[in-house]
Amino acid sequence: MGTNLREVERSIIHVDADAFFASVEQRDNPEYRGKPVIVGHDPKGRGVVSTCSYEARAFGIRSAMPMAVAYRLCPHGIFVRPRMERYAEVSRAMFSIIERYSPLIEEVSIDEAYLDVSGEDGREIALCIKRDVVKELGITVTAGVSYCKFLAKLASDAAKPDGLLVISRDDAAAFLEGLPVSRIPGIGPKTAAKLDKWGIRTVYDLKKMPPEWFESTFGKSGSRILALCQGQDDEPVAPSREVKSISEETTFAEDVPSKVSLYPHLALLCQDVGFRLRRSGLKARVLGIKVKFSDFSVSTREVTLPEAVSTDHAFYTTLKSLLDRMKLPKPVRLLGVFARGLQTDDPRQPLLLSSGPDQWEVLCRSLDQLRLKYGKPLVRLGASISARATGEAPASLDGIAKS
Ligand code: TTP
Ligand code: MG
Repeated sequence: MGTNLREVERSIIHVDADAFFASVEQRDNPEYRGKPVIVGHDPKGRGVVSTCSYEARAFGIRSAMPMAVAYRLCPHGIFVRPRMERYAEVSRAMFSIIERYSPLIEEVSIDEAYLDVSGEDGREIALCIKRDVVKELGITVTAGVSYCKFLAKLASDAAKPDGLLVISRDDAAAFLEGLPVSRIPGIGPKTAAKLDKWGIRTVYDLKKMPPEWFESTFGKSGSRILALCQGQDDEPVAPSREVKSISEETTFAEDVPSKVSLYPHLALLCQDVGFRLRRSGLKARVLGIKVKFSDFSVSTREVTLPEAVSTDHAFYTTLKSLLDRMKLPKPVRLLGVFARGLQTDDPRQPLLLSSGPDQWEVLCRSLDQLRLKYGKPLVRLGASISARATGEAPASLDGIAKS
């Protein structure tokens, strides 16, 4: 039994932040919001525009335009120099949000990535990413969803800014046919001008040409260009890096004085790490806790299990006994949970039919589906609630409750 993965329709998401550098500036400087913001070196001088806010694009300003020209187009604009370190920081935070939803991520640039979420609802996941990024980082991203990278990217380009567009197999031909030929990778401005002279302006015009013509006109890339015109692109999402560990941590608004008050936080962190691990189709053999005290000193403990685990329940029971054995000489400023020793788990195996199904696994996966749909837990496992309500230390995560 089990699903044959080759039969699953691919689902690819392309995510790209809107006016990235300018959006970070507007996020960090509320007085810039709703205004034309132009990011570039040497305002008024010989530098070029890195990017600009959509308000500035209304004046005709574009990336790579000389700053002096941008200044002429919009003298009242807000001209700022790039702060690369800050953009890199927001970029890392954005990628770590994306990592919650798939282990198959190809980072294309500082603000752009492809995710392979085959076998799942790409639209739902794209909505989750958009929601988390705006909520946690205060900037917007646009997402395109389709069955291949080429169309996912075209979809996000078409939906900008702050949009979401899904191009299904049925919609692909109609979507592609209306586009100018220059939107096909491999057709640069010079080639597009040549084709224009021959009356070939849209993908519809191009697609009508015979296969031999593609070869004689474009040489080796002819067959690839023809395939793209027909909406065929098998290029895989090539993961940029391997995930070695998954961790989550919470810095408390006020230092936490006792172990008992840490339990509900531990339960929440276990659920967050567990969710990410299961989304990545992984199990972990090494689980650990990090504690930062009020004087900023840090203590970590970890345990290697005989078998890899992936349920919130297993994380909580393991880490709670680890926490119980730790000395907490000072109030706690930060609590973290990490999972290492990652192994692949086949999330598609038919759990309910396998011998001796682990009901915690079944439950976790159902909760994960709810979380995908509604964002951070609508339903919480018992410990986080009961400990909060009673101040008692639960021995395990038993029962579920609505938070
Ligand atoms: P893009 O994603 O191409 O552009 P953008 O995010 O500013 O705008 P949008 O995606 O909504 O069209 O590039 C990401 C960042 O890379 C951009 O914010 C600034 C930087 N960049 C340059 O420095 N020079 C350039 O010529 C381009 C295109 C981008
Ligand atoms: Mg962008």
